[in-house]
Formats: sequence, C-alpha cells, structure tokens
Amino acid sequence: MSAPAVPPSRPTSRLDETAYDRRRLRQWLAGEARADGVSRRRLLTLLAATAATTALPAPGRARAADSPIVKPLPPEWFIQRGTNAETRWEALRGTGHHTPNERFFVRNHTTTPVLDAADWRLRLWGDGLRGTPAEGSPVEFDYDDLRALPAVTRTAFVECAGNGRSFYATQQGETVTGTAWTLGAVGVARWRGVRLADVLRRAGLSPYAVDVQPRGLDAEYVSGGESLGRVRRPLPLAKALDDVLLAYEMNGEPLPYDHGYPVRVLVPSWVGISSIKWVGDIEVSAQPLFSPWNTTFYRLFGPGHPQEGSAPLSRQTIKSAFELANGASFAVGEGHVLHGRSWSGAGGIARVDVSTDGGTSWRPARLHDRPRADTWSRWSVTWTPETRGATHLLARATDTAERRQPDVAVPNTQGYLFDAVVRHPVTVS
Ligand SMILES: Nc1nc2c(c(=O)[nH]1)N[C@H]1C(S)=C(S)[C@@H](COP(=O)(O)O)O[C@H]1N2
Ligand SMILES: [Mo]
Repeated sequence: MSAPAVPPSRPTSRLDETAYDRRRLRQWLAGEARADGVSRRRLLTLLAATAATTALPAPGRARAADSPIVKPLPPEWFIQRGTNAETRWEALRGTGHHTPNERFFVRNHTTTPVLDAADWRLRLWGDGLRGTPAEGSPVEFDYDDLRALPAVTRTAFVECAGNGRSFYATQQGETVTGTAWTLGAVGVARWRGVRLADVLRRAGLSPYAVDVQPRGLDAEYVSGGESLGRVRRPLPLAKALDDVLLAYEMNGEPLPYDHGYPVRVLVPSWVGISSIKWVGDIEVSAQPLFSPWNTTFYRLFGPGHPQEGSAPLSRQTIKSAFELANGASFAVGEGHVLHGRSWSGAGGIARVDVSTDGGTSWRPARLHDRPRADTWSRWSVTWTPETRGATHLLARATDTAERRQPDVAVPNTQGYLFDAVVRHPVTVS
C-alpha cells in the first residue's frame, strides 16, 4: 500500500458550506429552520459533531418553534411564566451547593438568541476611554482574546429583583405588577471568566470614567407598544472595578444559550438585571448614564418611598426557602428532616430559625455551609408532626450584617425585593 497522498486543499466553496452548515444547525436549534424529513436524532448528531469542533454548549432538545427558551423545561423542575422559567424549590433537594445548569431559572425579556462564539465580539466605546472621543474608535475583544486573559472563578447567586413578588399579593394583600414569581427566581453557580476591571484597563480606562453600561445582543424589548431598545443597565465604575466578571463558564461548562452564551456579565450580590446576558458592547462613560432599567424599572415606587422613587436597586435582599413543594404532605408521628436555603445580598447567613407550627414557636436550624457572601447557606431541621391537618412552615434568616427577615415586607408598586418570612403551606396526614 502506498502512503496516503497529501490531501487536496479544500476548495473555498466547501469551507463556506461548512461555516454555513454550522449556522443553519444553530438556526434549527433556535426553531428558525425547517428540517422536513430529517429526524431530530440525526440533526442532534450533526450538532454534536459541530459542538466538538467549535466549543458550542451541548445541544438539548430543539426548542419548540415559539419557545423563548432553548433548554428543555420539564414540569417537575420548572414553572413556565411567559418568556421566563421559575425553578421549583423541590427540584433543588439534594442538588448540592450549586444549582445544576439544567435546573437554573431563566429570566428573558424576549427570546434566547443562539449566538456563535466564533462571530462574537465585545466592543468597548465611549468618552470614558482614554484618547477616545465620544464618537471615536472603539476597542474590540473576541472570544479568544477574552479566554487568553487571566481567568477567575467565583461562586455567586443570580436572583431576579422580583423573586418572591407573588407574596406581596398572597401574604400581604398588595397589588403589584410584574411576573408572579414565588421563590424560584434564584440560582447559585460557579462562574468562570475574566475580571471586567482587567478588560476595562486593557481598553484604556480614563480617570474621568464614572459609569459603564453593558448591553445584550438579544432583541429590543417592547413595552406598552414602545421599543425601549436592547436590554442595558448602567453600573457605577466602583462596582465594575470591584468584583464584576465577564463570565464564559457556568459550573464548569460553556455558558448555556439561555444563560448568556458566549459571554455574560456577572455582578455578585446585586439584582439579576445587572448581570447582562449575551453582552455585545459596553459603553464606558464620563457622564452618569440612564436606561429604562435604572429609571422606570428597578427603583421602589409607592407609599413609603420617595415621590420620585428610590435610588436604583443594587444589592439583593435577604430570603429563605424550603426545598419542598407547595402543599407537601408529611406522615403524622414520623420523623422528617426539612431542608432549605437562605441567602442575602449584604453578607453570609449567620443563623436561620424555623417554625413548624405556623409561627408560634421557633428553633434554630443546623447550618450546612459556613457563612459566605454572594451565595446561600443550606440548612436543615428535624420535625415529627404530632397532629393531623394543615399547617405552615416558616424560616427566618439573619445575615452577617445583622439584617433579619421581617414579618412584613415594605411594598412597592413593582413588587421588588420581597424579604419577609414566607408561610409555606403543608399538610400532615
Ligand atoms: N441581555 C439580557 N440580559 C439579561 C436579561 C435579559 O432579558 N436580557 N434579563 C436579566 C434579568 S431581569 C435577570 S433576573 C437575569 C436572569 O439570569 P438567568 O436567566 O441566567 O437566570 O438576567 C438578566 N440579564
Ligand atoms: Mo430579573
């Protein structure tokens, strides 16, 4: 047998078709391409081969044509709420400290865009960059540029500012607007990426810069018939330089499409809207910036708040949740272990007290994680119910900054930052 010949060089048309095929498969995954007469299995095989050579996240089931979310949303893990998906707390039982990517809640203003890391660029621009006039030349980083910078890893929660919103209505009789989350618009992941500070310094940060504004590559957000433009929210430079990441990995995997692939901003301890997904550009400004997401939205309005609204929301509040279904049932006279988690934007969790009799008596829970900022602590208590019937389980956390969950949350028209103790209904039979 003769030695294999030197392979013929690939014609350009073949290369083009390779690149286009990759795009076409991504469009199919996004529900934007037809595949009549081709099995789903066959397409997933093709996609998997593509993923191996281009570091795409592992493909899931192709989303339904009209689904705003790519990953599967099994009803035992998620409650679908419009363009969003809330994690069921019972689905976190036994999952460890970090929320598995497959079970992590999704909050989308519109639809998850299916992007390609090979085409992705991050553009930094604005008069807060040195030697760059307002209309001047922007600085660009591609995916490989970012991966070549020093990497950092950090465990942090992402939590929607509206998490727990429905309890303003169900526990306090208040009318508020927005997605009626229970407590599942939160998750904790191990994020890996680069410091935003490193990228800003490499781009040439001017001493006059005050705000940075990351913006997503998802579609423009239309509210009340008016386009508010693409999702964007200013961050003060002090926070941007402190602990903010441009994250490309979530729990050791490339970011899933729904969580910002290829790159998202991760702002530890702050409300979820700060952590812009699918980031495409960052304005660096020598003047303070505003967007609908720090003026109309994400301020507190209503009685008990200033007429013009509170300052823009930053740190998250304090909350607790049981890893139990609503209305879970327990056998009378038997020993049970109740599990839950508490978290705060102001520090670690110092203690958690639990009531199994609707709030009459309280005892301390056993903490399973040492207090750590930006993440939750898991806890447990034992319970042997002695009487049949309906009751409520309650958990009250205190953080290392000595904030303690109140009985009643101060309401605001958009239902942000619910922090009161939640009454979790259960039955004993
Ligand atoms: N580009 C973009 N970034 C975004 C959003 C969005 O719709 N578009 N939603 C924000 C909100 S309100 C929240 S709570 C978090 C949710 O992050 P997750 O979907 O990864 O859980 O992303 C934030 N970043
Ligand atoms: Mo959010």
